[in-house]
Amino acid sequence: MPLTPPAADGTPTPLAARRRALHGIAAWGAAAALPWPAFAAGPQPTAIEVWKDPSCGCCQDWVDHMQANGFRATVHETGNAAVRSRLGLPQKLGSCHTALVGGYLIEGHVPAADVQRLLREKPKALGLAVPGMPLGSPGMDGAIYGGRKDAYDVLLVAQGGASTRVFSHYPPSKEPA
Ligand SMILES: [Cu+2]
Repeated sequence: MPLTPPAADGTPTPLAARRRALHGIAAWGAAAALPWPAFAAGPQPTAIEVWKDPSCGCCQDWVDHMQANGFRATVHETGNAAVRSRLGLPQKLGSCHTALVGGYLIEGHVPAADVQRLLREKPKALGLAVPGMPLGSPGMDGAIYGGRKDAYDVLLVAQGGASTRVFSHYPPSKEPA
């Protein structure tokens, strides 16, 4: 694909967007090129569908966390506000990405271990949410955050989205940054 020179009228070029798209295709190609036994040998990965903004770095880091823990993600780069409201999660419980796995909604930086527990226990619920973007949660734990880990709760959201209870609690880390 030829590189696009800056537009004469000074509007930004779509080059960065194209680079991101190309990068995505390359990554997908690399995954597809893995020999089949790499997947067939272990337990089957669990399919998860994710909606996020294409420019959301911490969302991608969460997707990587899930994929490193036995999930295979299909990502929709469409933002997540529309799907969140369609699925009935109140905006006050919202975060930067929304996912569906095994019929459950997963909102925000929920640890893979909690999703696995949800799928094991199969409670009657809409799903799990970590509102906001707490530091130290998976995807919010990169080097740029300086090792800071705030306390946060993973909430089990009742069907209909009207009530929640704490599904698991993560304490702050006492490690020095
Ligand atoms: Cu985030």
